[in-house]
Amino acid sequence: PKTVYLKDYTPPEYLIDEIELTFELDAERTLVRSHLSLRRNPQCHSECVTLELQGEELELLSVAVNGEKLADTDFVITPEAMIIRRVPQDKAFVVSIENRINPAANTALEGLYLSSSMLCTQCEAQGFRKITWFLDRPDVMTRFKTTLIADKNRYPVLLSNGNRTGQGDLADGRHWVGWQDPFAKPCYLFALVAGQLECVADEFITMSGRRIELEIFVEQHNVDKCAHAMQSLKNAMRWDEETYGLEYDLDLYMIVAVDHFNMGAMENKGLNIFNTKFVLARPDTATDSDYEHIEGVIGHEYFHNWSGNRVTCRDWFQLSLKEGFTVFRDQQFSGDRTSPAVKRIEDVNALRTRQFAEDAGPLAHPVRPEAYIEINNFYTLTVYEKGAEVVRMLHTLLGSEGFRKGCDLYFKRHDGQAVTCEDFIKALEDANGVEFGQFRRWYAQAGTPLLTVTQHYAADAKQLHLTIQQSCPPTPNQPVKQALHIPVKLGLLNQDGSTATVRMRDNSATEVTLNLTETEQTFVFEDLPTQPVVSLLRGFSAPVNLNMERSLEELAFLLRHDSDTFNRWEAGQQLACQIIFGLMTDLQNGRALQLDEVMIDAYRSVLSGSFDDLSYQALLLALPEESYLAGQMAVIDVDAIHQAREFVKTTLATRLRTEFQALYAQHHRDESGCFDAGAVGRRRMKNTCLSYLSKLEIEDSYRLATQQFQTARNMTDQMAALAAIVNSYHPNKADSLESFYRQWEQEALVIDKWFALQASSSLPNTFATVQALMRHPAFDMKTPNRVRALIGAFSQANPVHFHAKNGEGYQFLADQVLVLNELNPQIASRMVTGLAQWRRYDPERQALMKQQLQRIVASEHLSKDVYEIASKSLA
Ligand code: BAL
Ligand code: ZN
Repeated sequence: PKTVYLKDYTPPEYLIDEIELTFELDAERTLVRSHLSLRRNPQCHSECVTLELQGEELELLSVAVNGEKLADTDFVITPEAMIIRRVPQDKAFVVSIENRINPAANTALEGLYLSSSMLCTQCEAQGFRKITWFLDRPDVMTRFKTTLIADKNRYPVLLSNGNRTGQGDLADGRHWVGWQDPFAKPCYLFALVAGQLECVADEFITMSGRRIELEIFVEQHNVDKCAHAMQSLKNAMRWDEETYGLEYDLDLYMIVAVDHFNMGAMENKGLNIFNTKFVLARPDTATDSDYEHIEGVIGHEYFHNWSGNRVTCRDWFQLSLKEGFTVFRDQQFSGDRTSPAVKRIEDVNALRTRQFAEDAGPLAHPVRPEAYIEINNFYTLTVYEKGAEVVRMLHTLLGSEGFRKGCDLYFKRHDGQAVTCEDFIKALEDANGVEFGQFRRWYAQAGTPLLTVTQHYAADAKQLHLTIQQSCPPTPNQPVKQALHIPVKLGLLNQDGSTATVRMRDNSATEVTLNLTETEQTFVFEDLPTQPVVSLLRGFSAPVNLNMERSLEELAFLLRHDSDTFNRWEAGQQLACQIIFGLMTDLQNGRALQLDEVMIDAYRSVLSGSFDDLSYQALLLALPEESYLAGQMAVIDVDAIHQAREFVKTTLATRLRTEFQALYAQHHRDESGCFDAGAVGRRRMKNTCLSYLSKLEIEDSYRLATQQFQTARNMTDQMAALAAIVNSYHPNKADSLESFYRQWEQEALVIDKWFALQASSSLPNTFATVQALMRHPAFDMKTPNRVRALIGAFSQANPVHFHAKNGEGYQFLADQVLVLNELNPQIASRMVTGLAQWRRYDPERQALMKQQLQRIVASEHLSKDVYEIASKSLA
């Protein structure tokens, strides 16, 4: 397969000012007619007189230029393109194409496809070329007029981008609806939907007083699960006005929820298409976290209307321009809507466990990649989450006001354009009169930097000298790294836990941001009569690893006293990490395990502390995840990690049983349907306690879990109770799973939870359960959510069983990847990532994982998607 390089970018030879599209929709035989109004791009001076339009898997019926049908000798059709040998050069011209497609056969879910009985599209990144021939690249921005024609009974609702311009009935039982989008857009933002859908409607009055119609379309049985999504949309619209001064531009905003979707959601102009998972919620079917994720994703797609649609990407290497920025915006939004402290910790936790692993493995790439085989493989944690961290650092360096000034200029300067990451930085620089020269390296350099910190306190001079060295490990094609500009937030604590003033030369403050730009730098803090405790990288001010020697006592001190909510949590995590790693060494050396009293005291103090934000308290009690611990090891020992961590959890439960029971009782009440921070926090605390107590494997805890399972009237409590039952030796496990299934068999999203919970259990026999679930009538390889729930959860959230020594987990995954490769390459390639980190394991596991990757690469009919991930993993 061909590699595409950023360095080869050239502007398009032609532009398409307008497209008139007509669809005669049918599940198996959809007819597409398009008229493209083209002209040469004045910025492009090539001599070439041919026109190459991208198109794949299309059946051509006819093609004409300026109304004249082309003869077979006038053009060539390849598997990927239509090349018209000669088109007018000196004036605008129209290419008219008729082609046919089969949505029902489209299991890849790119282009136009069938989801349940509804027709819908997904065009990002390159799905439009599976609908008709076009200049399928984001820097070709076109005004779309679309007419949809379909059987009125089967497809009563017909939607596309922009505003409805007309509709009518046809004599043959069909009807039509016309749509026009006044904003020029790249074809990846095109969308259509046809089906039997109910509309939940509301309105929003913008800051300038315009009335926007809001419409959420779902299947009839889901009408009662849209209220939260609608409220979230209104919250997002208001927030973007208040925070960025950005107002919605069309008169109509539509969201459609579909069961079959490769991604979370898609920001098509005026017509977002969503995975049902990020729309549907009712207190009894969705957890508190689901509610939060829905609001976050609704916000994310809405925010794209400016960061992505009005200002879009020049080419796909610039993907982070819209994604990193929009993730940053949705993170800000969710923090403001819930708890900034909790949101930041959750985001960093996800970044460090998943993105850091990506950045340390064979698939590492810069935030702005330089090459790809299949662009769909670059919708990665690096482009999204690390990209958001890069934007966050710019926000930190400029401050809120400066950042806003920069964004204002960016949107004003580039409205209606397709631009680059460089244009974004330049706007921030120009608006603030600053230069981010060195900072740009964050876009080009892959890998997670490591900061190594040493400190020296000079009592006589009352000075603290802090030396920070930065380095970054080699990544594919980047053996040597240059120093980055890293903002490091710092605070100092006195020995009694109070805040010490940070004094550097003439400046004093309670907190500073150090600008680390050299490979090694020493910072001097003055006027410190006693040695302070350093709180470094506050708020996780840069996406880096930190190597700083700390005693358990110092970490416990910071866990008690740090005023920075992130670093307070982080101190607890590092304390737990050190202890778990110590226990792993004991295990490996056959020594009996004993939990350090420091840990028990620290947890006791969190349990007895008084917290306004109970969700935060619950996070302070969460042990580092196994995947985070794995990321810290030179050779990952999944069994030792699991055993040591379980030992810590069980010992804490045993020693602090009274405290956990008391807090459980204190916070246990039925507040189903209530989603304010207090109610959510109480549920989180209570369920954290239940999770610890279930480790005791005693009658009392079994009873507690059963009671909660049977009486819960909200999914958060029911799921937490079921998790406690499934992840212990609870006698009612089989019955509970069965009754849960019977209760919810009509609710696909709840059944996904049921699959995922079983697939991620670390208890014995899980692999047999997974195999049995593959044969369950509710399992379906053509439904991405179900595949992620079973195969994804097993291979990515069950280290102990996936990495079983005999290699059965690896073989199972490769088997499924090869099946999925034929059905849905995007989902197949996502599943391969379970094997990508093979070099991190012991030699036996390495050999077994590698063998499966080789088997995948050697198989026939491999999609570009799977080939790229599997072959790069082996390289
Ligand atoms: N643009 C793809 C889906 C998303 O990131 O919003
Ligand atoms: Zn996005």
